[in-house]
Amino acid sequence: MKLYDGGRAPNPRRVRVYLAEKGITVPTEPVDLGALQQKSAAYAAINPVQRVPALALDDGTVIAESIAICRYFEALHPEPPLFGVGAREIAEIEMWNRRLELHLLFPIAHIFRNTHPAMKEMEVPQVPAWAEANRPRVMEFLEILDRDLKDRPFVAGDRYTVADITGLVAVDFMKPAKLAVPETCANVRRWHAAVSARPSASA
Ligand SMILES: N[C@@H](CCC(=O)N[C@@H](CS)C(=O)NCC(=O)O)C(=O)O
Repeated sequence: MKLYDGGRAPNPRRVRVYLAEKGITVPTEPVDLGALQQKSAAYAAINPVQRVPALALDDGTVIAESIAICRYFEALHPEPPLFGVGAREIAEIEMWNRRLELHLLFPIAHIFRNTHPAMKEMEVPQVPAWAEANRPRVMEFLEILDRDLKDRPFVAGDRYTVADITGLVAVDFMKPAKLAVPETCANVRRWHAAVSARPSASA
């Protein structure tokens, strides 16, 4: 088995944080996004979508998409449960993970990819107006998240889950996108400090 990794990029980091929380070690191969290695014929043969992460299994199967990779390991190593246990908890974690992807991580990525000069060759064409359209969406969602985090320690409830991983990676991705969590979002700041203090956050 081999995990194609992408350095500081957010989606591969989601998988690394997940694996660290589980205590699972997987051989990795770095894909140099700066050198556009993901667009090489050799990597396109592994993942035709030309994105990282991707997990190649020993039988030749390739699993791409960070959450699909995490779910693969969750099925093999259910403890500690990071996707929940029981119908209600599983659905709540799924809901929050999707919200954090769709309303936080993706809009931040759109801002970064459509404004940063280093992304010129990856995001073709760069559309600065799309970055601007996403700016208010990030702030609106942070306010929603802040209201929900008032009553609980983690994004989806009393325990740390994959939704916290998506949230941590999204909030950390705000820095290179030149965004910051507003002072008014005190609950988001408290939660972010707590999840950042976990050893897995350095993965
Ligand atoms: N939905 C995918 C997104 C993967 C993705 O966009 N990965 C980025 C790094 S964070 C990438 O490979 N970018 C290379 C490119 O855009 O050419 C996932 O969850 O794994």
